[in-house]
Parts: sequence; C-alpha cells; structure tokens
Amino acid sequence: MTDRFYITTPIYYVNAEPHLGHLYATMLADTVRRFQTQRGRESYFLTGTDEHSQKIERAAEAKGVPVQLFVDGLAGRFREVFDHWKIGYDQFIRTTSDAHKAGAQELWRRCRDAGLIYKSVYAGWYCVQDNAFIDGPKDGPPPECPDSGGPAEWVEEESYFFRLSEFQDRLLAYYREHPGFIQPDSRRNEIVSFVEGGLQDLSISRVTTKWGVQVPDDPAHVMYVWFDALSNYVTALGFSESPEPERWKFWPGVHLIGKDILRFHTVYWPAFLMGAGLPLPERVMVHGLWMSGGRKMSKRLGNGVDIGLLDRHFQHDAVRYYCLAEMGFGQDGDFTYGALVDRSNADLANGIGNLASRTLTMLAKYRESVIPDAAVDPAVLSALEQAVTTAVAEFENFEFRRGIEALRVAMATVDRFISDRKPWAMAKDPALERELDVVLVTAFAAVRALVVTLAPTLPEGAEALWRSLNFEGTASAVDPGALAIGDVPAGHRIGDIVPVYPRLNKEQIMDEITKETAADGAAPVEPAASAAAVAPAPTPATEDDAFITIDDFAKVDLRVGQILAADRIEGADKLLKLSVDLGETEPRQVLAGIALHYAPEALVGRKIVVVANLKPRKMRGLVSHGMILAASVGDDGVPVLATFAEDVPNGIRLK
Ligand code: ME8
Repeated sequence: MTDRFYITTPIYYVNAEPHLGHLYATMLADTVRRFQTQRGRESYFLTGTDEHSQKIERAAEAKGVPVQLFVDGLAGRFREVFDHWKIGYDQFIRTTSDAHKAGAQELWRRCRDAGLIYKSVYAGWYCVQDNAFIDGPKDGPPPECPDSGGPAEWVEEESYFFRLSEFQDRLLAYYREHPGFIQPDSRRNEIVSFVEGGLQDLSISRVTTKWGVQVPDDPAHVMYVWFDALSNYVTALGFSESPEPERWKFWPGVHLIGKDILRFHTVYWPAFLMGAGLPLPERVMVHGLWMSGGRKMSKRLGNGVDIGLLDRHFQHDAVRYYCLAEMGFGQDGDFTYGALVDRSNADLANGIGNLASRTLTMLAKYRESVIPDAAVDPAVLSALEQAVTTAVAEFENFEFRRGIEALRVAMATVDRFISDRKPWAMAKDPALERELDVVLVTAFAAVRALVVTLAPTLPEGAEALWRSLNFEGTASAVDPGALAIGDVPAGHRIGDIVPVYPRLNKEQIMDEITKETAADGAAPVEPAASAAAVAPAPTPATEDDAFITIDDFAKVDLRVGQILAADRIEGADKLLKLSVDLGETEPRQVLAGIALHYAPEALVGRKIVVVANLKPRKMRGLVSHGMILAASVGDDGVPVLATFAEDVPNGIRLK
C-alpha cells in the first residue's frame, strides 16, 4: 500500500433530493478516508454531482424550472447535507463546471486521436432513468430498464461510438492480473463473465438533447452522460491541465460505488482510460444497497429514508455507526428505525459510552482522577491487541461490520473483567489497593484503545471522549495500528466526564417518527421489524380502563440485573440487602422481602429482573433503589424470583 490514498464516491444525479442511500455511500467514503488519514496516509476525497442527461432535463421541465437553475438548487442541497453531516471531502465536483467540461473533452480527444471513436447511427433501446442502452428487437415490447425497472424508449439517431469491442481481451487480462481490482469477489466474477460474453461498441453521444458536454469539434452532439460523468474522477484532479496540478499525484484512486453502477465503472471506465492512455483505478469497491419495504431505496420510488428525519431524531454518530455496523460490505441491508435505536443504545449508550463513564467515574472516585502506576491485565491486553489488529485489517478492506464486531467482543471482555473483579469492593479493602490499580489501568487502556480505533466510525463522540480522557490533540491523529495499548501514562490526570451517548427512549422516538411520517403523507418507511414497538395501544375494553396502553407499560424500566452480594439486615428478618449489577457504573442497593425463603449466599451470581425506575424508598434506615420481580406463589405468597433460562448481559432492558 502506498502512502497516498484517493477515494471517490459516485457523483449523484441531481434529479431529486438526497436520501439515506446517498448519505450512506458518502459517509462510508468519509469513514474510509478518516481511517486512511489516521493511518498516516496523505489522502484526497472527492464527491459531487452528476448534472447532465435527459433524465435531469426532464425532471427540471416537470418542475417548470430552467434546467441550470434546477441543478444549481439540487447540487446545493447535496452539498449542504454533506456539510451538515461533517463529510470531510476535499472537493465537491459538479459536472456543469467549466473545468470539468474541458477535462471531459480532453479525454474524448485522446480516445478519438487513438482511433477509438467513430460516427454512425444508434438504433436501439435507451433507458432515460438509468442512462443505459438496452438490447432488444425494435418490434418487441419495450424492455425493462435494468436498475429502475421502468420502460426503455426506442431511439434512432446519429451517434459517436467508442470501440469497446476491441477491449475484451485487454480487460479480461487486466482483471486476471489484478485480482483485487473489483471487490467483493462476487462482483468481480459477475463482470468477468459479462465481458467473456463479448462487448459491443458503445454509443457515446446524443443529438436529441442539448443538456450535456459538447463533443469536441461537433457542436451538434453532446456526450453520453456516462462518458462525461466517469471522467470526473480524473478531471477533478486536473489531469489535462497545464502545468500539471499537484493533486494529479493522487491518481490512480479507489472508487467506492453501489452495485447498481458496477458495469459502468468496471467495463466502460477502464476501457476509456486505456483508450486515453491513462492508468486504471487502483480498486473499485462495490457496496450493497439499503432496501426499504423490500425494494431498493430510490429517488424514483420515493421510498428513501428522509435524511432530515434522521437528523432530527438521531446523533450523526449513531446513524453512521448503525450503517457501518449493520451492513456487511457488499451486502444489501434493511434499514429500520427500531434497529437504529437498538444499536445506538446497545453499542453507544451501554457500550463505549458506559465503559468510558464507568472507568472515568472509578478513576475520579478511587484515585482522584490520576492514572495509577500499574500494568494492564495481560489477558485483557491480549484481547484488546487482537481486536485492534483485526479491526485495522478489516477497516483496510472496508469491512467495517467485521471490524466493529471484533471491537464489541473486546469491549464485552473488558466489561466482564470489571464486573468480575468488583473494584467497588476492592476499594473498601486497603490490602487490595494494587489490584484495584490494575483494574483501573486496564479499563483506562481499553477505553483509550477503543476510542482511537472507533474514531473514524464515531467522529464526534470519539473526540469528546478523547477530551474527557484529557489527551492532547485528537483521537483521529493516533494510528490504531501503532498504538502501544499496554503503555499507560501513569500520573496522567483525566478530565471531566461528559456523557456522550444518552440512552434513547425507543418507544418515544418510534412514536414521534410514526407521527411525522404519517403527517408528511410519506410512505411508512418504517418496515415491519419495528412495528411491535409502535403498535397502537389496545383499546380499553370498558370505561374503567381494564387495559394499560403500551405507553403505560413503557414507563416501567425493567432491566436484567445480577446479584453481586446479599446480606441480612439486623432487626429485619424478612428483608435482604442486595447489591445488584445493572450494567451501570456502580452496583445498586436494592432491598427485597425474600429473607425467609432465600439464603443470601445462594443468591450471589443470580440473574434477576429489576424495576429500575421505581422511586427510591427508605426501609429500616436503608434506601432501596429499585425492586426485584418475583412470582408470589400460594396463599402464603412464597416469593419465587423471576430469572432467565439463557445467559443475558446485565443492564439489558425487558420489553
Ligand atoms: O448512479 N442504498 O447517481 P445516483 C445504498 N450519477 N446506496 C445507494 C442507494 C441505496 N438505496 N441509492 C443510491 C448515479 N445509493 C450516477 C453515478 S458516477 C460517475 C455516476 C448510492 O444519484 C450508491 O452509491 O443514482 C449508488 O451507486 C449511487 O448512490 C447512485 O447515485
């Protein structure tokens, strides 16, 4: 791998507002770029808009707006959205810019001068929606467009052609010699068999529209939009400018694209570049698509998840992290708001957020916010080292889901380590001071390693946590691959604990989203998976409300707890004082009237259900912070504790 890295996104058609699919592709590229920069590579990130073609001309006409004004407005919207979501692109290219047009024309000239372009007549089917030529007999029914599914139109017009048919062997040889050129492999195989099937010359100009880049020396023709659009990857770097701009050094780069535009990028584009005598892209990385209601989210279907709605209800980190953690690279994913809330709560609020606040709180409480001098626990250290190495390797290949998974496993190991060692108990025993130091230093090392490694996937929260750790600079400036995880700075003073990822109230958010989408008249973008959470409350059977609503039930915060200690209380023969781990920074004290039926020692380690948001209550001079659930059996009401047949993590909510 070289020290330079150039990443591009597709340039988006400006025929409608951006939706989650566009944000996803751009966020993914942004994450890759952040990661590459973090690894110390000099990087360049290009995104932008694809503004020509009949499809856009027609969209403008339908709105009754002059086409230039129309594209200016929508290109502005894309840019605004990306800026708001802190996408750190270096350049936002627009294909209507003069510099781009001049570059596209130069690419054309180079192909023409190499004898690869000739004039003829195109007679065949054309899909305006997909900007694609489609095979099929004239007298048959219009064939379906490959991506949009709409009907193709018959066209007969004078056109320039690119001698694509001459490139079959060269392309196949290239795929063979560069096995990593198209990833994942399944996409590579798809393209290899397509090219093996033979290539026809490609029509690359139109005379029936004026909305495009003019063909050099023939003003009656505009370029086929894909010739124009694909060239953006090199025109953005000023490939034809003289003197050669410094940024041209970034070519060749890595193209991130959706699987919908695979053929254009892995057959046409390499052929154009070969024709013009330019180096081919380093890699074409093909991501999967977000589906909604079983179909690809698309501008045309209007079933795209609304970015504004995401913005109103979720932290940007949560959306980015969900997209990365949920969708295996190259695979399709089903977007649901419910899963987004769950991910955010499980991995951000209860995960890294809780581990960081737990660690910092303990350091503040037991060591006056100063890191003690001790060695990181060797077993935890090795788990962390392994996880970070895996994550770095996976992130290099855009496999964020797998990398994140490795980090989640390490995080669970650290959580378990803390719960098992019981630092709150150690703190009461001066003889265990050194052991407590080890726990604190281990937790601190874990938080630092996780924050650094997760930084590209959680750009805002990671930096906030970095500041809480009171480190200089930024987490994103530390290369996770070079971090000495076990090297903890003894004597370092941590900063203030700032809560970064608050727990989301799922029922409330789902309710609000449902109301908003219904009010917009938008399609219920929320797929069935989360329907349970927003199901209407049952109607009361009688006037006196025999039922509670789902909202009533949601008010009760039921959580999985684990009993860490149980003690009898002097003078209260029915009560036991329990210390319960609810996955919080400290265990809770809960009093339970079960002493006549349970021996305290038999309870230690048991998983139970706790009503976690019951108002604290004082009994026998002690405060109970919650109530444990038990069945009350027989006339005597013998308590039988509610528990779980399977293993469940502490702190998880019951619903
Ligand atoms: O194809 N899920 O533009 P486009 C995930 N202008 N990603 C999605 C998505 C979804 N449901 N929908 C769109 C074009 N995308 C051409 C590209 S490049 C020289 C020219 C993302 O506005 C995905 O990356 O239709 C897809 O490839 C791209 O947007 C297509 O955007």
